[in-house]
Amino acid sequence: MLRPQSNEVRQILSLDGFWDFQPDPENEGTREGWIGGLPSPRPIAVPASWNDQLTELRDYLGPAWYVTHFILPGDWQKDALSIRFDSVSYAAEVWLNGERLGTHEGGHLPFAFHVNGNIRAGDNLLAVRVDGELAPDRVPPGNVPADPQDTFPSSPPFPNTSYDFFPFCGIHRPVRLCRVPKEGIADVRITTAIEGHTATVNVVLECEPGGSRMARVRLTGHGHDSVTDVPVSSDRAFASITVAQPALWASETPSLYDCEIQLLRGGEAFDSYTVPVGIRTVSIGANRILLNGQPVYLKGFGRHEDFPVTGRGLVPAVIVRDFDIMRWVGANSFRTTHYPYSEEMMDLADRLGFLVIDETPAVGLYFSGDGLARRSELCARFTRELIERDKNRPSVIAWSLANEPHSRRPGAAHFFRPLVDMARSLDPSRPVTIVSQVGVEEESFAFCDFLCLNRYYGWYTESGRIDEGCRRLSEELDALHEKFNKPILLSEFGADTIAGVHAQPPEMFSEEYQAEFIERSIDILRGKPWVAGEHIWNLCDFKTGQAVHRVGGMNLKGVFTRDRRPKMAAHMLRRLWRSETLDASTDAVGRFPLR
Ligand code: GCB
Repeated sequence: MLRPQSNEVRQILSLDGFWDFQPDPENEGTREGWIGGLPSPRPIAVPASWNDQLTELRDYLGPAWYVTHFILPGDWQKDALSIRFDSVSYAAEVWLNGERLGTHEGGHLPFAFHVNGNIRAGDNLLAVRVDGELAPDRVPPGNVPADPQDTFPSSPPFPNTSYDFFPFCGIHRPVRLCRVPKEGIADVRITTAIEGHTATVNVVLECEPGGSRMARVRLTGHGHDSVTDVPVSSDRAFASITVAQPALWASETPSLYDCEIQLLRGGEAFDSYTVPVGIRTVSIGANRILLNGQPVYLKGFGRHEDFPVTGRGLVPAVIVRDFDIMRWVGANSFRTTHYPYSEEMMDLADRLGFLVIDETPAVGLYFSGDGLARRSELCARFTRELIERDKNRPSVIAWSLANEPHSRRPGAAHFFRPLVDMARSLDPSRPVTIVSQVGVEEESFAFCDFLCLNRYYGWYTESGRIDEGCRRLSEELDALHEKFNKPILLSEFGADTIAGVHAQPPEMFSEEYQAEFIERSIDILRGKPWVAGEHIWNLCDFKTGQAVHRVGGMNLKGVFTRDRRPKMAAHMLRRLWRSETLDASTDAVGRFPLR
């Protein structure tokens, strides 16, 4: 599924705005014909979560209905029309003018329906039933029966998620009616290779079924301008373009080329699609992550799509702000914890040179009880959908196929081996990882390309004792290095901190404790040359379920507050990371001893 694009031959009609909305706690909407209009509608904003818009619905997880009207522009019906949802959490069922278009399960990933058969001239009525309820056979799972073998058998949060963020529900990203030429471009896959001072850009084109056509591939940028014509045969085409002295995509110089693809019939172009291309390679070597053959050291964060009132809904200004504050502290990287981020966020990562570990929604997986086969099927589906969506992005340097599976059960390795193999076969050009939690001997470490550790020594354990925590961290890192001999990213570490609380000597929850905890942990990491980077948990405070350890229903491990104000730790990081980035005498990766 190609991402919608607007140009001379492709158009988009945004369906965002105020929709009619109604919760359906009795689950009567389908039976009562709400697909034709809601009996007691209230206005609601799309995109946004419903939970923080309407006071009494904060903890309501569905089902609920969204309905809107739109007018089909005059001459669109002769082209191929589809309605694309960029993300609906968690499950969507969609009707157009009373006809069922289909369903989609899983938040955070796009889906589209062809609508030529159902759309009509003039007014159209679009209805969506959204169900965000938590269930053991969903991914991520919720309402999971307690398992004494799980790492955290304590009382579950409310709502009862198996993960630590609020299960926001609703239409979270844009909804669009898209018009594209019939028999046009269906998919584009671009890979790049570098040999000495020359690069090859390989373009694989899939077209909608149609007769004979030609594809024209034009690559421009950084002094390069080439046109390659290739025939479309069996609805596929392949072009290979040589670029001399390429401007490589890298963190400090995120050079992008434009690859414009046209489809021609009888010499006339009837479809066109442009993909930004970053020429770069990613590999693992000498115990490091290599970008263009050079080691990179990841400095950055886990983050959440989370903001007051809008919940998990797309807010472009917050994306700009988050890149701005990441830049401000000198970060070069983030992981899309714990689900695929918006395509808008990924666009800016490509443009601004951020190195992204792109994560599927497989957080809080467990391997006992019912629903395992179903969770496995969903993990495979979401992995495919994510790779399909983000495969052309230079910013994506690795796929993370799960966060903190409760892998104590023996079934975990069987669960992950085929998933990792599938990701590698779908995309042999990027490393694959699974992010582990403390106390679990993660069997998938044996077959992942690099290890990701979430560790909170000095917080959940060794509470209040940073020295002790650092010692344990150091020992575990050494042991894992010894055993697996693979690069290790400390993918989460941090401390809950109430902005404005101070203590000297540092005490838990004070700004001093967080700053010292992070600085001392980094100090440990910098002493180990096979450590591939440091991702702090979290960029910002974020909303989560209510639990005794979540004051005000918030995870307070942000180095910025939820409204993006810096805590002391942010200033500390800026001193540390910025000095490295700005110092030209560092090695190419911006890695530098702490002291
Ligand atoms: C983790 C999880 C993350 C939590 C974090 C915490 O390991 O991956 O989702 O929010 O710990 O703060 O407990």
